[in-house]
Amino acid sequence: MPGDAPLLERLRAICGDAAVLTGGDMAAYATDWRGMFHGRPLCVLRPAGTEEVARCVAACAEAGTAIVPQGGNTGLAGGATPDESGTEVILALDRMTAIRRIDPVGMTVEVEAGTILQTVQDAVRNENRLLPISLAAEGSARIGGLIATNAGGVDVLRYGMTRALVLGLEVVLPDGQILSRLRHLRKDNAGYDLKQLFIGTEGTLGIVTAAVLRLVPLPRHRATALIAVPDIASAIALYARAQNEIGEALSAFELISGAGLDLISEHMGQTAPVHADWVLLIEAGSSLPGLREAAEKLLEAAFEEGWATDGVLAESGAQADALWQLRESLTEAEGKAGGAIKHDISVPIPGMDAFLQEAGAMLRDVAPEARLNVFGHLGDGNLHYNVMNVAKEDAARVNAALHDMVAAHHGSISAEHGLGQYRVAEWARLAGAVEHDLTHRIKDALDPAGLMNPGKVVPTRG
Ligand code: FAD
Ligand code: 2HG
Ligand code: ZN
Repeated sequence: MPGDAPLLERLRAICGDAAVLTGGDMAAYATDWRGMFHGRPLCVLRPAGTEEVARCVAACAEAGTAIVPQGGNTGLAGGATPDESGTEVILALDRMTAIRRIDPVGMTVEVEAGTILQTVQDAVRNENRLLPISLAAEGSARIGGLIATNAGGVDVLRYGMTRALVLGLEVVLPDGQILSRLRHLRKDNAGYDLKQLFIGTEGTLGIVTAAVLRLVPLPRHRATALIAVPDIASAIALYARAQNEIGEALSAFELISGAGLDLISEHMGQTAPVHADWVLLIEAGSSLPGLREAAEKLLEAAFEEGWATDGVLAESGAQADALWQLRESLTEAEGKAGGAIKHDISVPIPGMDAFLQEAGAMLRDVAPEARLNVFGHLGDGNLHYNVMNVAKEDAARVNAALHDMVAAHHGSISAEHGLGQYRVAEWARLAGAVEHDLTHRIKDALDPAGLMNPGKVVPTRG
């Protein structure tokens, strides 16, 4: 590829030969976690620090070459996969893994963007602190990717999305300048909060190279329960009671379907101690005593009210972990069963029951052959409405009908996974003119040449 040689030579000079991958060495970076999106990158760059990232970005900008940032490559919207042109560079942060500073008093941690979430969680746990982002991909997802997608997970109802935990950021801008705002501050109203431009924008405005994250005290007591409920209305009634009875201690309120439990048993060999059409996995944590008694009282009330038909309250940490293992296996089990069209939707919680009933009726009409794997973060109003076994010719109609229904319920078609390339067209279809215009104006202001992760999040102008 002689025309590309000068850029590749410059990149090798910046990062070193071994950090510029080509040919077969790029395979693991060129396809997403699900094996759904496949790209053909020009090369994969693995810079060792912020200065190297900045010099690489500047060199690519000069050459007019597009960059696709990549963290752990666990994203579910195809945001980290390049197109098939053979001209885009993947910039992987996976060599930037330093935990620079843990401050257990100020309750902050400063890390490089390539650090794996679980590594940070383990490091702060040694200081009796918790980084409250929790998701099944935490052994692979990296801090920069979590920030770039504003990841959610199972602790959002108590601690908020990743955005709520980001105190400071260091970012390489599309022209190679470094924005350094690594503040360990909870309060900072001096001017525009520029870091927000890079949180949840999926690498389309810059590359996150380091971050300061907020920590919380590690709860000493934990209560975890798996509960069978007769229907969604009961689950929501139980959620409201849980908010009243255990309030701020409630950290997770997850829904799993009986069909999901069947997938786990069939493909992962794991059997749940409770089985019904719908089950809830509920967790609370506190540093104060009395949590278990409060959880028992809540369960008693649930049985009395008829909101629960069966259930277990974990007797040990190991039993609680085993219950979580079921929840965290759902995505993998679904993949082993042939995969699904994923709909990462949210609607206001009081409308969830009606939404599910309408969606079920629509599906029976549009794609009667479909099987459902619905699960997720009921306490956040966010469910993964995953539709399996859909005939290829029905897929677009299923997506459009479901997303129209989400819009009618004043919901979101991407609650936590982002748009990437998977949902950008649907966003474009449903967003208003002002949203389109403002999105393009922000993109143009920061990345006028359109070289940062093109084709993702921001629809191509028609
Ligand atoms: P990648 O996949 O590498 O990248 C994701 C996006 O961020 C891409 O657009 C990429 O270009 C951009 N990006 C990556 N790094 C940077 C950077 N340093 N600077 C700028 N842009 C960057 N998500 C949830 O929200 N909640 C869940 O509960 C959840 N559970 C999951 C469970 C499984 C089994 C799997 C496979 C995924 C799950 N996800 C979940 C999705 C995924 O883990 C998250 O989106 C995660 O934040 C992606 O992190 P990553 O490092 O893998 O990013
Ligand atoms: C989860 O909640 C993730 O486990 C993945 O967001 C959802 O696989 C999915 O659709
Ligand atoms: Zn989720």
